[in-house]
Amino acid sequence: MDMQTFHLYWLITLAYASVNITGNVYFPTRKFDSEWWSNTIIYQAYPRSFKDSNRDGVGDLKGIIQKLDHFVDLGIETIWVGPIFKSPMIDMGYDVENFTLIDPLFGTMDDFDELVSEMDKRSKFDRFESSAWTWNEERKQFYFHQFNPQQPDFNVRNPQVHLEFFNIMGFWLDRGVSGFRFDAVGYLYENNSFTDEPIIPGKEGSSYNDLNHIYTKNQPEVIDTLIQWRKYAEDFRKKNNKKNSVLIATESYTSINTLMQYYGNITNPGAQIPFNFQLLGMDRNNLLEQTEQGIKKWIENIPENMVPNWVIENHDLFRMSFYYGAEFIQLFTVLKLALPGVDVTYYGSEIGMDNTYMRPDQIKDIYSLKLYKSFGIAGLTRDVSRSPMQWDDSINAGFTDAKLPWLPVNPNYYHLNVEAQKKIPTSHYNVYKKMSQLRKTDTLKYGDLQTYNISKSIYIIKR
Ligand SMILES: [Ca+2]
Repeated sequence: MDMQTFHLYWLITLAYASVNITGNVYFPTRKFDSEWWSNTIIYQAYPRSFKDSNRDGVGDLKGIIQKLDHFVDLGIETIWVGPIFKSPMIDMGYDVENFTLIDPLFGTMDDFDELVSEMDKRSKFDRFESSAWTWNEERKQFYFHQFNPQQPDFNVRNPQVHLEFFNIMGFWLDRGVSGFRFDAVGYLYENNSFTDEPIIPGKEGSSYNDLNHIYTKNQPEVIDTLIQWRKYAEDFRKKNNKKNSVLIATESYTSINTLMQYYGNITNPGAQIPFNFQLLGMDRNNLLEQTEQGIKKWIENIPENMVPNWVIENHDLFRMSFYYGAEFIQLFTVLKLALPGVDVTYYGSEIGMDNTYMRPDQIKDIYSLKLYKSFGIAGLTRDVSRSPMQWDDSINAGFTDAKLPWLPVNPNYYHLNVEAQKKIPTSHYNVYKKMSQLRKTDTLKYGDLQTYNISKSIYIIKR
C-alpha cells in the first residue's frame, strides 16, 4: 500500500467526521495525566535477533545500545527487552535458570547497566523485562511442567516462592527497569485437588489437546497474584519516591472475560497491560469483520479507567504479510497507531519484515523441531518471524559481522531494510514514523474513538 492510500484513509476519516452517524463503537475521551505509559509504544526488541555486537551471530545487549538512536528517530519511548536471563536456552531463553543473572550470550550486568544509563541519556526512555510431570531421579519425585521438562512450574502456592517473585521484581526495579512483562500467566496455578481434567466430548483423551484444561489453566488465583504484584510495584514506587508507575504486562491466550479480570479494578488494580491478541493472526478472508470485532470486543469489555492495548505481531506467530499480504502492512500500522491506548510493536514491524524461509536443518525453535520430527512439518516454525533485524544492505543485513547469524537473514534484506526505507518518503518506516509523531498530539493521546462499519470493505475509525 502506498502513501496515496495512506492519505486516502485519513481523508475518508476526516470527511466522515462531519456526517452525523451513530458509531458502532464508542470509547470516550480520557486523560491520564500522570501515566507515562498510557499512550506509549512498547517496542519488543527480541534480543537474539536485534543486533549482534560481538560477532557470535546472536543479538545482545550491547547491540541494542548501538541501535538506541533507531528508537529516538521513531519516537519510541519504551523498549521491551527479554528474555535475557541466565538460561540453558532450550526454549530460546524462555526457560529461565536464574531470574537475577544475565545470560552471557546477551552480555553482562554491566552491559545491562550501560543500557539503562544510555537510555537515561536519551531521556524519555523506559525499559521493560519479561517468564506434565517428569520424574526427577535426584529428588525421587515427579515434578510438574506445563511446557518443556526443562521448564518446571513454580509452586506459587508456596509463600517462599511467592516472596521470591517480589525479590526478583525488586532486584530489577533497583537496576532501573520500568516494568515487567510476565509470560504465560494463565499457567501460574493448578487446582489444589489434582483432579484429572475432563476429556473433550468426541476426543480420545490421549493427547494434551484432547483435554479441557479447567484445572491447569486460568485458575482464579492468577488474578489475586497479579493484584499483589501490582501492589508490590506501587509500594516500591512510593517507598523510593519514584514518579512513574511500574508497568505490569501479561501474556495469556485466554478468553476476553479472563483478560478483563487481569486489569483488576480501581481499588485493587492488576496488570495495566494484559496483552490484547484480538488483532493477531486474523483470517485474511474475513479481515474487515475480524478487525472490527477485535476492536469492539476489547473496547466494549474494558473496565472503567483502564487503558486498551493492541498487538498485531509477536514472536509466537507469523509476520503480518503472511496472514494478510504485504499490501496491508501500512494500513495496519496506521490502524494500530491510531487506536487509543498502548501499541505493542514487534521488531521489524516498522519496516514490514516478512516471514523468512527456514530449511528444516535451520530450525532452532524446540516446538517446531518436535513438529518436524513427529509429523515432517517444516514450514510452520515460529523461527520464520524471529529472523535477524534488517538494518541495511550490507552483509547479513547489518545484523552481525559473523559469517553465520543464529537464524538466516531474509534474502529480501537488500531492498527491505531500515536504511533504504529512511530514504523513501512513502516507505513503511516513514509511515510508521509519521504515525508515531501523530500519536504525540492531544487528539490521539486523549481523544475519543468512534468506529463505523460501512460495508464489507469499508471500516472507519474516527478520533
Ligand atoms: Ca552477540
